Amino acid sequence: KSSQSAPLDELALAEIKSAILAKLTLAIGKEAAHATKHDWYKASALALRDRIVHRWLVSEKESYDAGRKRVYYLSLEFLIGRLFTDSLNNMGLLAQFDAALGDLGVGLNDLRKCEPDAALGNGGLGRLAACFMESMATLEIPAYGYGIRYDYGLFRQIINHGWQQEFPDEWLSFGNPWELQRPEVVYQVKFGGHVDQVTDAKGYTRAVWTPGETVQAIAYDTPIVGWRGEHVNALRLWSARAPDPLLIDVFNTGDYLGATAHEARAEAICKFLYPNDESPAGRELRLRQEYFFVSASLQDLIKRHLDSDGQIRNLAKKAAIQLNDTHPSLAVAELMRLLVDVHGLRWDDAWQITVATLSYTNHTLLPEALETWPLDLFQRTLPRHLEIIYRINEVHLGLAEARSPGDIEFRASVSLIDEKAGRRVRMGHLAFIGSHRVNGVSAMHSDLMKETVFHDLNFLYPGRITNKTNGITFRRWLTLANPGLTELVRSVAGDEVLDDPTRLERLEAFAGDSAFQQQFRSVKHRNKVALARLIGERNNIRIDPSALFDVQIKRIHEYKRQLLNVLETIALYQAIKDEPNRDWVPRVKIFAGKAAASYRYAKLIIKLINDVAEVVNNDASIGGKLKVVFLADYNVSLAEVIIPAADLSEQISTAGMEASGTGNMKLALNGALTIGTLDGANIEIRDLVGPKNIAIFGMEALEVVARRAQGLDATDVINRSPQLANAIRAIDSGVFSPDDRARFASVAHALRHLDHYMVSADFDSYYEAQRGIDARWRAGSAWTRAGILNVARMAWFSSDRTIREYAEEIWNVPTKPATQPSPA
Ligand code: DL6
Repeated sequence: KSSQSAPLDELALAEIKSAILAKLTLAIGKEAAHATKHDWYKASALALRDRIVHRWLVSEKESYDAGRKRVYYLSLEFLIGRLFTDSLNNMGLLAQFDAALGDLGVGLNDLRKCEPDAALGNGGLGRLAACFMESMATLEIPAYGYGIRYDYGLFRQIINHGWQQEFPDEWLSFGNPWELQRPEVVYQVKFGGHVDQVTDAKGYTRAVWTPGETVQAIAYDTPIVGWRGEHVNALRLWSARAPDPLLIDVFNTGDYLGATAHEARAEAICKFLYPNDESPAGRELRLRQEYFFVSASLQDLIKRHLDSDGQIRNLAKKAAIQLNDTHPSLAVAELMRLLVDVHGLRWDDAWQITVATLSYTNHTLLPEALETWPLDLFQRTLPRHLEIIYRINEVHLGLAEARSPGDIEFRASVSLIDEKAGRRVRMGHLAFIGSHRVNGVSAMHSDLMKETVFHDLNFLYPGRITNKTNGITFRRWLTLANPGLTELVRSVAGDEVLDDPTRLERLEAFAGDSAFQQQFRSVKHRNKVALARLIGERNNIRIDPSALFDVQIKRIHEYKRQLLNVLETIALYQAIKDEPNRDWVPRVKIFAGKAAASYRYAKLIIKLINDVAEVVNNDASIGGKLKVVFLADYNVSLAEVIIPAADLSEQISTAGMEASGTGNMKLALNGALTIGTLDGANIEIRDLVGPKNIAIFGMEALEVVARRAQGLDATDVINRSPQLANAIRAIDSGVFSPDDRARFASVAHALRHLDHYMVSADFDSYYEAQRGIDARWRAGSAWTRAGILNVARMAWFSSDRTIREYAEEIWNVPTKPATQPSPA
């Protein structure tokens, strides 16, 4: 095994230099003297890719020769970030490339920044998919990720006078050195048309679908390298195009737009990552995106299966398909169509194979995020699939009737068709019924699935719901993002910790050691200096690196309660103003995150954060004791700078609403203390780090339900809390919006009378917990000890652990054995 600090081999170094120079000349067409940084980045990435491709081919051949079962991870989102240093690190080539590039007169760190983030995801769900891809390769599971190659990823966020504005993310404008286009891997994906029942000579009737439109799916593969570079998997993303790109007759009449209109319609499918939280209107494109990638992926994996096994009936033995949320749940109907209509299997056999092959991960209990499709849109777009869904439903409702005879309400609640608000197909139900396992993403979330959205389906199909608590890849979120902490960890846990995160436990013995604490603090300080520099450059705000860095970084959403954090910021500001000479703990409140373009209220919250920042940061009377920063355009790369510098991690969602969270894990792994509610994986974090090393506040999920049932008016809590009342009054009276005093009237009104997310109701408890944080921070050594214990106790949140659980309990595939901890 190559250690990261092994002496460099001169021959290998010379080879790398010459490979990079060859790429620069032959693939980029530049001489070194005229090459830009970007040219160097691309040449280095291509030189690295060559080495990865060799291992990739070996991995493929080994899996093929051994007839191994493959895992297919279907996801509309992969929030990858940058791949350059990630792949270098996993290949064990970071030091060599660093030295080789140094000899060539370019800095690896500069090149790293040339790579645009691949932001093919909205948030946690997409980033989880990226961590899982890396862990599947690490555990040597033969796996493919399947998704869409969006021309434009998640929008670029610009803050203009405090307001969010969205611009296209042109991540492909300089090309993408990681991907290999596969022009020969093309599938036809059909839409619309009609279905006829045709009776053949033997008297058998079967459905024949005559589609109205065909779109082609073309594959692009990105290799994903596992840790130690021993196994490489592919992320296969589909691009859409029309079969005949140009109608020449039409073009020749001079109708140039008309000649390519159908092409534009086809290509719209892969134009743009569909935004989270979009209104239901105009979602036809989303349905087309979902079917497009599901159909192409299933056709592709069936072809691969037949090429290697020959027997369609063995599909479930050789393929496990994981549906990442409801977005790919059309796979249930499409797999049935392919097995019955194309491969000629009997319905019952096809159903048995479908259920045995598929499994589904649920990522949210928010009813608005559980997809449903209006029947007329569905019928128009996928008429054959609707027939299939009706037939699945018929059998399923038969089971429901047998389980609970005469219970009409029960049948209505489990039916694939929601009859309540216009007739709609329930995609969560479809995924549930068509899967042998359905999992939630934290213990609490999985329990709530059983008690709420899937209560009746769980009764009908007991034992199907299981829990797989999320995880994160430590290679990206510790080793690469925080080299200083990694070095410190290695100094006490040994290099073995890079392969076996349970060795992080060895830090426990040093948690109270003052010399070690000093080292731990100086690592954190260096990271904070780097973040302070970035904030200075980007926001022109000077912050003191020795202040407490209080961080909330995630999508902006009411249930994530950035508003609660802002309210506390205002209350603290008012308290400092009232008593400027008290011994206040200097704090920097750092926010980052994007709001969905159509989510007006979330965008108003961003404006409020920026307006509060404007007032607080320019008020000399508080002596710089409080600063507020909103960092624009939050993405994976920005997270990699913020997380290692955080002292406090805000995980303050309304209890019962955050399925898991993964930012909470990243921040704790980097030594930040969590202030949080008993929600999602915060609960498991508390259980592992211990209640003394986390600050829990607020109502629990059941209390939230009970209070909501009594109404949303918060006058009672506001009357009891002068601090809260003052903070709301300041918002309402225009203290932070002197140019438009009514700007935040709707926010103040909601805080007073429509407190659905329990912001007002939880305020006092949160404020008190924050003052507890101040006290702990002042205690210095106790704070550091808690930070060290957080790092020491986070091993369980490695996505390697999560993937091992999926492999053993859902996919039934072997994994590379875990490294056994050696005696201390
Ligand atoms: O499971 C990954 C991630 C969780 O950590 C978050 O708690 C959860 O909100 C997110 N879910 C989604 C789905 N859509 N919505 N809302 O992004 O999944």
